[in-house]
Amino acid sequence: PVSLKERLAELIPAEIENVKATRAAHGKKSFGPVIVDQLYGGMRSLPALIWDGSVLDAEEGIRFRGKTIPDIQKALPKAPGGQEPLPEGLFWLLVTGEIPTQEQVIQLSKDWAARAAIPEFVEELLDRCPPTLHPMSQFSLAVTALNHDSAFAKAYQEGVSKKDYWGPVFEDSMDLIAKLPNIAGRIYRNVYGGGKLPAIDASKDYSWNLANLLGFGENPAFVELLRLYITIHSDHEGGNVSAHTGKLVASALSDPFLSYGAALNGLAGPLHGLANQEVLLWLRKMQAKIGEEPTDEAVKEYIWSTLKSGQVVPGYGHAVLRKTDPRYTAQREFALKHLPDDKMFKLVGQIYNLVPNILLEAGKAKNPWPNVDAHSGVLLTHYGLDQMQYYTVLFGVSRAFGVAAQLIWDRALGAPLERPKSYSTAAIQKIFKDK
Ligand code: NMX
Ligand code: MLT
Repeated sequence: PVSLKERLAELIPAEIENVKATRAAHGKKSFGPVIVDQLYGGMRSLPALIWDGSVLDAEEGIRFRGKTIPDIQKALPKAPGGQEPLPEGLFWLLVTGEIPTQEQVIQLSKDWAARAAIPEFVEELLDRCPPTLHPMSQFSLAVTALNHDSAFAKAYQEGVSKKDYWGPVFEDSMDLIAKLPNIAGRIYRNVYGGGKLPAIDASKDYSWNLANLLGFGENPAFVELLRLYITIHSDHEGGNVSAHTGKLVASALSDPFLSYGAALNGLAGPLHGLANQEVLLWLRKMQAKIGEEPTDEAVKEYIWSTLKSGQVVPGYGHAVLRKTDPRYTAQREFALKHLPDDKMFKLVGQIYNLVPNILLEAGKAKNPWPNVDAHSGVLLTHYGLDQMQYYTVLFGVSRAFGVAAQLIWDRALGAPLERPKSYSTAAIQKIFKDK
């Protein structure tokens, strides 16, 4: 079959023309006013980036190349006997906008398995990290260190022409994704025990291999969960902290390893990816205080006590979404199918019935509904992966798919250095003095 790189090489010339035509037709049109509050308010809703893999609708949630989560669950190739989409197929879709064949997906699994080994010095780097160093810090260290063998950094030093940037960036992006399971698996075993890492099995898919490295290869339901997990966490348009960081850093022509290492540091923040850890910590604390099967009244009181102590309810709210995150719904459906009687799943459902009204009553959050992180930890915990400090690493494995796809296109389309304009408060006061 045609490989992903061959297909990309076919698509790039037409897309260069497409962007040229779009800019010729619309380049000078206004996208609406920018108000001063947006400069102070985290640039919320400011149209500022091009991101092709996915677009987020405030009401409907994410679409990957125009397809909703149920669409891709239906359309993307599955593993033999599996029901969830293979993330390999999602990556193909993010990069090309096309649904791959089963054969093309198998080819990607094999390609990634062949690239999966990490350099010995990165293994040693991880082995020397104290187990008390947060798994996300270890993850970011290791990804940054992969820059040692970057094809793009080398090609740049050798004077590669701008029009050929995308080739080595593609190779680095494929290497990045391929090496993440060995990094993630090594961190997991170093921090939580579990012995020597097994070898990658080139006859199996990416998610099976990741599950196996974590010690869950023999549990088909967990493998299916990882396939769903990696698929739905992969991309959430370009403005979220991790995706935007990756794109920003890569715009300086830092290679994909340096760029994604930086993205991971953003993902490690509690208002972004670390929220999946925070949700589980919050649930555990709640259970310790009011029991495993608490009454609605006790849960409500607990939620209010969180808010009154000046903390956020983790897993709820969103900077863009204004309805329940469809990634939450996809995970809830998985739970209803595979673990309907799990006590913590029931608590998550109970919280879903109570938090939105409380956040509305509290009157601050613009979106009272749950996001992806409100549900992921309870699924992992159900299968025995209950080390919540590790959860964001899995998010980080997945988010590489979306960021890598965009970095390839950014270099293929000649995206320039990012450099928006900033102002001081004194400058704002001067500019608007008499207006
Ligand atoms: N619990 C309590 N207060 C909240 C929550 C929440 N879940 N969500 C928003 N607020 C507050 C927010 O802190 C802010 O308060 P203040 O005016 O005192 O600064 C006010 O409501 C207005 O915030 P919004 O405009 O609704 O939210 P914003 O766009 O600034 O932030 C989040 C979005 C996601 C950071 C915010 O909703 C939040 O902190 N949620 C909890 C953490 C979380 O689940 N993050 C994961 C997001 C998904 N991901 O993986 O990245
Ligand atoms: C994400 O998946 O990146 C989060 O939902 C945060 C966001 O979109 O801002």
